[in-house]
Formats: sequence, structure tokens, C-alpha cells
Amino acid sequence: MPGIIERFRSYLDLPDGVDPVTLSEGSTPLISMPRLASDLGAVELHIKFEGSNPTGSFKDRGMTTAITAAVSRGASAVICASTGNTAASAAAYAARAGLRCVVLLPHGKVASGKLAAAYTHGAEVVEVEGSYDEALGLARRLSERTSINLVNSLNPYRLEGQKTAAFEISESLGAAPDWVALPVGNAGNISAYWMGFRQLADLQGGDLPRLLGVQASGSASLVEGRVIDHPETVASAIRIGNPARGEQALRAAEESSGRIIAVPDHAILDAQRDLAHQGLWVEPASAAGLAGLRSEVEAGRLDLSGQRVVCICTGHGLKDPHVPAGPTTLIQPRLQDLEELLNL
Ligand code: AN7
Repeated sequence: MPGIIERFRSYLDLPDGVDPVTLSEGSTPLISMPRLASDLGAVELHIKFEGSNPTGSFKDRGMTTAITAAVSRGASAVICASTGNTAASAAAYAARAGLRCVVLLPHGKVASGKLAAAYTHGAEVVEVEGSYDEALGLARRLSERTSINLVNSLNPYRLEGQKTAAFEISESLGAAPDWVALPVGNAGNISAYWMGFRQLADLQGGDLPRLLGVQASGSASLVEGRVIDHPETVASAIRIGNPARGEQALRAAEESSGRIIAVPDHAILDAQRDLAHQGLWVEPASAAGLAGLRSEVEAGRLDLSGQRVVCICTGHGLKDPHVPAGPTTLIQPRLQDLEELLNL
């Protein structure tokens, strides 16, 4: 299966003549969710399941382009700060390209599967006694002083790759949806979606979607209009207090006639559970889009009836199994015991 560079090369601003560093990312499923849609009114609801990318998150779309560009510039090393998914993705694509990879993680704040992925792919994992935002500051400064390439979403090639999800959605639906809801952390992804939808509208005409960006209440810098020094949320992927692409994201939301809102952790966890009960296990941050739609509809701030809505589920639940396994029952290997247990 071709990766996103091969599929969309003519739409991407990338250096010419380099072989893509790819793991066949993209081409993720768009899944219809009629039962969840009924909570939102007469809505056509789809989930874009980015957890089915090679390292389990949407970051792979931006990493194939960022690492390909780094190789074309002759880089031998890359660095990123990460709440986890960027680290796992950078580590995998750097390994694929044979580059040294350094990842800076906020100590004790990264989900176990993401940490394990970064180690397993052979990255040099450095934990910083501080926040993600401080780790990003360090990575930025080091990349300015050395030839190590920064592959956070400040790197424009990251957005070039991530915008391809917008292309895929419009391709699947035959047009852009009315609304796109997605989580906001460092705010690169919402910026990339807006780039993608705008590029398509410029080239082919057609309507633009409205964007609903969703932060967690304890990390709601863009909603509150201030840097959050000690961001908190169960959704560790978006525990970010000073989004690097915050202004671009606010502009994207405004230009799209959408908005950026915040939802409390319990709403994120409810949405995560309800998605899981429809067969999709996403990590907490990835449920923020659905949580945001629900809270706007419930508060009467959004009427979605007759609308086509896409929720972006950005990462797989498997890498962030923070939900403790529920109670199980231990039995002897006897059929009678099993039948009694199941009331059969
Ligand atoms: C699952 O990995 O910032 O708003 O360092 O992992 O583009 O930052 C992750 C972010 C949403 C937010 N969903 O996207 C990182 C990191 C998941 C994520 C986001 C992240 P941006």
C-alpha cells in the first residue's frame, strides 16, 4: 500500500527527488457511527480512526514527510519533545531511515505504550524534570545550535503530511463534511486539517468544513487565552500549556466559522468508553472531539441536525492502557462453574 507521500505527492510541498521514508501510513478508515450519532440529533457521524496508522497515531502522516525532508537535507539526527505519540512515531521513522533519534519526554507523564515504543525503535529517550512545554523549549534550542533536525510540528513538513487526512476524508465522502471535531494539544493537527481542506477547496471548489477544536479543561490555554503553567488532564497526550501553533489554530477555527472549546476530563472519559462500546478503543485525548460535540449540543450551542460530522480519533487506546482492567472472575476449568457464573 502506498504511503501518503506517494498518494498525494503533487499536493505536498516537499523537496523533489527524494525517496519517501514510509511505513505505508495513512489510508485510515472512516467509520460510520449511527448509534453514537443518535445522541447528537439527526446527524451523520463518522470517525476517522487515525489509531490504525503504523505506530498507532496520526503523527505518522507528519513524520513520513518530516523524516523524508530531513534525509533530503542530509541530516543524521532528529529530535523532538513529546507527550508520547510524536516520540513513538519519530523513533519508528528515524529507525526506518537509519537516523539517530533523541526524544525528550516530561518525566512520569507519558503513557507506558508510547514510552515502550520509543525505546523499542531504538531512540535515545531523555526524561525532563519539567513539563512538555519546557521539554519543547529545550529541543528547539538544541536544534538551533546544532545540525539535529527538530521534528515537532513547528517543522512545516509535519503539517504538510498531516493535512493529507483532510484529503482522505473529502475523498471518502465525496465532499468536505459540515463539521470536523478534533483534540487540540500543540495545535499542529487542527492547523494541518485547515491547510488541507483549504487547499482542496482552492483546487477543486466546494465547501469548507467548520472546525471544532477541543482542549481539556485543565489545559485550556487557547480557550482561556493564557499560558497554563501546570497543565493537568487525564488525556496526557494533550497535557500542553503553551501550544506552539496556538495562534494558527485560533485563526483556523475562526476562518472556518468554528471554535475551540474545552471539556472536563469526565466528559473525555465518557466519550472514550462510549467509543469503546462501539468497538473503537481510542486513547483519552482522541475522545475529546466527540466529548466536545456532545457538550456543545447538550448546551444548545450547536445544532447539528442534518449535518455530516467527522470526529478525528487521533490515537489508539492500546498505547495508553491507563484504564485499569475491570474486575474479572477466576474459575476452575469446569463447564458447570462457567454456566453458573453466566446464569445459563
Ligand atoms: C492522540 O506526541 O503533542 O494539537 O508530543 O498524541 O497537533 O498537538 C501529541 C498530541 C491529539 C494533539 N491526539 O495534536 C506529542 C503530542 C493525540 C495526540 C494530539 C496529540 P496537536
